[in-house]
Amino acid sequence: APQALAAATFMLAGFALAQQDILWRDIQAILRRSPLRHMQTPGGFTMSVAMSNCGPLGWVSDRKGYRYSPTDPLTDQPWPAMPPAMQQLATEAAALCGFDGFLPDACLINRYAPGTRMSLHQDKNEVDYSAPIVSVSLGVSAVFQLGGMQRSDKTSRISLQHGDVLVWGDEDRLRFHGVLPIKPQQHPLTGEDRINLTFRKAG
Ligand code: MD3
Ligand code: FE
Repeated sequence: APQALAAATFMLAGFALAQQDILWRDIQAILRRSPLRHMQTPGGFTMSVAMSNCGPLGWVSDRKGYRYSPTDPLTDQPWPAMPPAMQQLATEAAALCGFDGFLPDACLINRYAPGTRMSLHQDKNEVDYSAPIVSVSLGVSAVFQLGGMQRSDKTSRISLQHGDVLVWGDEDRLRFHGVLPIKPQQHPLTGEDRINLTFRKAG
């Protein structure tokens, strides 16, 4: 059963464990076609998280800004299709948390090596804020920061383990959030890395 972390933020601890092998194979197949890369921020910095995408739309960042693109700028090809096991996991997790009919059109793949962090931000590049976001954590653990509607609001810390799924929407959709620097660890599936899948209705 989902655990409520806020009014519309839910943790499904271990929900992805049953699918871990197929998810991992699917991820490797996606990354052979659209490899992980460190994107540039509009301000000219290089992101420490390495990223790729699957599905009809993919999140990209470069000197021109943040946006969703139907093609991978590295290959000029469409992003790899979203594998059915990934889409079904996101749809089922959302439904368990009260978001029926969630059909993601974008899945961002984030790779955190030891020391990688993601600073506090809001997810604001999607067209429709009424859809939830679903995230799946694989590999080494992370400490997630959940803040409020303003960057200066106090944050709480939530430990994310291999197989955990988070679902958030409605009034929590625009909360600030981030990931603290990943501590050196080993995981049998991913080695020293953390992989996060973030499913969104972007377009
Ligand atoms: C936001 N990724 O890609 S997702 C991102 O673990 C991103 O890779 C992080 O933020 C990652 O944009 C975090 C997890 C998450 C969970 C609950 C939230 C984000 C949330 C609740 C409210 C707002
Ligand atoms: Fe985010």
